[in-house]
Amino acid sequence: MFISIIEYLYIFSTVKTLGCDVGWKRFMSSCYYFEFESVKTCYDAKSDCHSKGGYLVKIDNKVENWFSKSYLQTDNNKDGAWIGAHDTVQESNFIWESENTSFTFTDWHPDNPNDAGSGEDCASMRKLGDYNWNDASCSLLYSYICEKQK
Ligand SMILES: [Ca+2]
Ligand SMILES: [Ca+2]
Ligand SMILES: [Ca+2]
Repeated sequence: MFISIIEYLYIFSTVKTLGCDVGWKRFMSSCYYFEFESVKTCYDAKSDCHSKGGYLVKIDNKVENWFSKSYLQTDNNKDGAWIGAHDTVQESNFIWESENTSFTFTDWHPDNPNDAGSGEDCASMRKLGDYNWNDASCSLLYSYICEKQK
């Protein structure tokens, strides 16, 4: 029987919320909060994730990246969503805000990160680029994804 990714995720989110707070989706060993209702700067998004007991999503591998992208594709968010990577400490050296560690996996859009314009130090999954990663100005207003361990 063929099950589409959307159906699979729906089933997954319905059945596998065990161990996660209301409003959070479980996937593998983490819980995820997809904020689609409001948009925030990268800093405010990070603060909100922290206030919820989590952090901006740390994407460790292809599967977690696929899961995050798949959920973003179910929403009509305008521009994309913040993820937890930034190079605000040292230009061009991206780290995850949750642990200050560097990448084990990346999915940058071609020619990014490019630190365009007056500088881009926060990472997003950009709708325009099929939700590949893009460094963007931290003051832009985007949806965001929080993660916490279940
Ligand atoms: Ca993670
Ligand atoms: Ca930068
Ligand atoms: Ca960029």
